[in-house]
Amino acid sequence: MKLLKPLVRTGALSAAFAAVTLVSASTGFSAFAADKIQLRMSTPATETDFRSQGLATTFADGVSEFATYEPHYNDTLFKQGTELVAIARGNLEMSITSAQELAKLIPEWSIFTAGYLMRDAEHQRKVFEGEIGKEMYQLVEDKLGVKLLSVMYFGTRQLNLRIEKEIKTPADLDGVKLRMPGTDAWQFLGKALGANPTPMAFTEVYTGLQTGAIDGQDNPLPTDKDKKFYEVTKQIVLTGHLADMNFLAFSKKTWDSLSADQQKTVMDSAQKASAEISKTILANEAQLVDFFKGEGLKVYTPDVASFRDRAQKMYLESDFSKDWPKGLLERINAVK
Ligand code: KDO
Repeated sequence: MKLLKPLVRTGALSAAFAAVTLVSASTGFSAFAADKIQLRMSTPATETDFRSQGLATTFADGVSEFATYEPHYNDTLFKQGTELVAIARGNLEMSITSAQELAKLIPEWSIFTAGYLMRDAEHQRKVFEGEIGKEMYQLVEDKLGVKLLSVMYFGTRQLNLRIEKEIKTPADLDGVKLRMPGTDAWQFLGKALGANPTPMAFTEVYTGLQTGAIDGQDNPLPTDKDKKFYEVTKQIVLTGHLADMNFLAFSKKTWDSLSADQQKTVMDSAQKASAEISKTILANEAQLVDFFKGEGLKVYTPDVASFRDRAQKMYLESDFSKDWPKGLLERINAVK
């Protein structure tokens, strides 16, 4: 049996001793079988979020022979947006990250933060499971010491407002205080939609809507439901401005401590969980318009072309686009 050198060992010595005794008594197997690698995952998401659930079952079960998956929800371990640095510094093993967080550290990644770039979940999957994904994941590994194991569809972002004004075009969002997550890429997206973006942590959005500190927020429909934003808002405008995606980020240092078999198990479990999560989110998204209407919200489609045209123009003219690898935009668009 190959012995592992885990970064973090679970439990105190006495607990470990008790576990070892149990394992030995029940199976007669090596005492070291109890010494599992601890995989702490930090996220602002809730425990009931589809990504949280998929990882806590499929991923956790997949790696359970040699690792303990330990999720921390609602920003309780690391604050939203600080997880990648925590992983890079060896203080955390896993997070559910985004192109926006990656772009903060690796500007080339800002291409994936552009509104109306990714067409849908299938486009995302094909882009990231092909050559483009390989190259962009390698960049993250080389520059940050973080391994991206898989891509998952997080849902398409829509506007969700507490004000009643009808929104048809970007001009109607003029002066609307739209909460966007707190990075430049997110704030720019808010501007590209025509709104007045304001940063706020995900965990504070419900209260922000309730008190009127913000006029609205944007998230995919399954997230609006999970966080009960419909209780404190009046409408959902189906702008579909970002087919949003997340990546399962994993510490390279932890990865390098695994055997080849274990690495394969981690990778396969991550990809299986992500595929299941994407499927669940897609299916759920399709049913949710009726749910929100049932809750008394107005749900309607604006003049999407006017939002798309404005956003695409602003991204192409932005400083972000100067960092996009040459030819990548065309390659992404060509993925069918
Ligand atoms: C959010 O803060 O609105 C956001 O949806 C941004 C995503 O990139 C992601 O970080 C997500 O929050 C969290 O995972 C919580 O669901």
